[in-house]
Amino acid sequence: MTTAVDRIKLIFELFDVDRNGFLEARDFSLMAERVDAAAAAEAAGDAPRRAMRAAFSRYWETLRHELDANRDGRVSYEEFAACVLSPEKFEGTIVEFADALSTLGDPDGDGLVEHELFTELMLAIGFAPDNIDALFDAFGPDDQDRIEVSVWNGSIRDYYHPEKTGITGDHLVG
Ligand SMILES: [Ca+2]
Ligand SMILES: [Ca+2]
Repeated sequence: MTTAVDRIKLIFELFDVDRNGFLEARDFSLMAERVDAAAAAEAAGDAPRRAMRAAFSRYWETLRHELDANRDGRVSYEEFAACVLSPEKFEGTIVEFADALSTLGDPDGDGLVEHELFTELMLAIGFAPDNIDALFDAFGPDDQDRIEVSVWNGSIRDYYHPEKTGITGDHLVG
């Protein structure tokens, strides 16, 4: 069974975009650029992209503020793992991130996310293609291969909540 620790490891690896073993401001700007590039083709307006960049920026500031125990300006895996001890400190940040990402997935605002854009955005975050497909299927796409924004949004919130187990997003681990 997937444990919270497995997911925390994966989240850390995804956030460590430049793979230097530490989370830093640079990782979050790199990921924001990738997600922005994935979204750009879909002609979402500027506001959702700005919201997404702001959400990544806040995410980093929250991690730095709450978890950089030795105050060296970067967050090691050991420091990051302490997030399980106080999940409530990350609630607002995770909600903003989930809203921003899922909104990017629905540029026409019909409440549905098309498979292709979902895949593009999740690849930009760094998930593996097979896991992305498994998650999309678990969301129960409709006959036009679309999922509900609200379902994805809820899954993002669960996923980045360090203490939760047995969630749909566990398809992304392993
Ligand atoms: Ca890094
Ligand atoms: Ca540190």
